Amino acid sequence: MATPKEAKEVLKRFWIETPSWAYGNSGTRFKVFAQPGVPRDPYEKIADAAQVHKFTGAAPSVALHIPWDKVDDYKHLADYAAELGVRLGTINSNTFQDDDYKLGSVCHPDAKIRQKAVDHLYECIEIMGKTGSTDVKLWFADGTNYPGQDNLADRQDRLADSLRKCYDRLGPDQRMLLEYKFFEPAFYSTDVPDWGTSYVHCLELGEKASVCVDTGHHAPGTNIEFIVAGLLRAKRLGAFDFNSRFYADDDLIVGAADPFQLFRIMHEVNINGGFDIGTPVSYVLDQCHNIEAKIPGQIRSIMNVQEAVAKAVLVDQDALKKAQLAGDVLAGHEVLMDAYNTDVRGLLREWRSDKGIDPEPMKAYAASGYAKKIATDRVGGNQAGWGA
Ligand code: PSV
Ligand code: MN
Repeated sequence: MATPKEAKEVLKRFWIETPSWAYGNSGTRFKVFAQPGVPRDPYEKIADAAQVHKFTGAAPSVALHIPWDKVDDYKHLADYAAELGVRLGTINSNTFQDDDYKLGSVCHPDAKIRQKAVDHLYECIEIMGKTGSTDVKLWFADGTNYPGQDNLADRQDRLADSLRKCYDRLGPDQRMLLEYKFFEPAFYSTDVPDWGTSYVHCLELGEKASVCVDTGHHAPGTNIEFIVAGLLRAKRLGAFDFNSRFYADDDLIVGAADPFQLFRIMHEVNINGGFDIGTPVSYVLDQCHNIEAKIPGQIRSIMNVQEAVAKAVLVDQDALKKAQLAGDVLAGHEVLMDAYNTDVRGLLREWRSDKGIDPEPMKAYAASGYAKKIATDRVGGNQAGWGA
């Protein structure tokens, strides 16, 4: 029987990366809502991320998105992050906001456009060298809207070729994470629509390429935990992008739509070694707060993830194995439900107190006055937003 002590041990080494773009303004294609105090440059985004780490004790790393987070001196940005107690993490590429990419980027029919996209990926890898990041995360908006628009297999060949060029640039300790998404912005075909396509490309590329599972990127009803179990078994689960969704790629607070699914995912992560010391899996949030406040929105997501992790670790593995081997369907199910229904909030409060931080991160952040301070200080300039 796993004990609260073991759950705390796992939580001690479990950390979450937050996305720089979560601190900027965001919205839907209908409206981007501006909020007071939103960062105006990557430095201010890092400062906000440091607050999330301060109050959760679990978010020491910040993912950057290029070119949204372009700066002249990445070493300077990395040093600034270190001063605030955080570090720069995954470098996310962006080949979806340039007019040239209307028909795709690395899969585009025109070799010149493909080269432009590959050059951008090279730039991301170069930035990793300066920031000390180990992961480049690739998500491609490539696809087609109409049958007959392009040759589907040729697009896969172009993708493989572009990925190979990028892969060959990776240093010995650098990784490539290939993210999939079943649709949007392309509506008929998407070039990396599912874990299988990503996995096949990663296998062809080599050991430094792994799959990124964004929990919002599947068709409704998809058994995401099955995908997670399979990728861990194949040693190709590189990262999660956590968010939750009711309909499409909603990018909502993690665990808001389906906390039980989040628990089921964490259970598979746990039993397949994803929380082990030295795990290759990185845990990243990818959510853009649309109507809620940015910093507490991230804090809430982290707390939800931690609760799911704690519950997953509390699953009585011996009882579960016994039930499964005996073919006792109801007993096995009950073991899982017992863990899921355990209230772990007290355990997490204790874990935070042990760490020397406030046991109630949401309340502590609200009382800190930081939101008021940034609203007062950050006047003038251009607020960062999705696409800027
Ligand atoms: C695409 O929808 C995605 O999940 C990718 O991770 C992008 O980098 C990110 O969202 C942009 O917001
Ligand atoms: Mn994502």
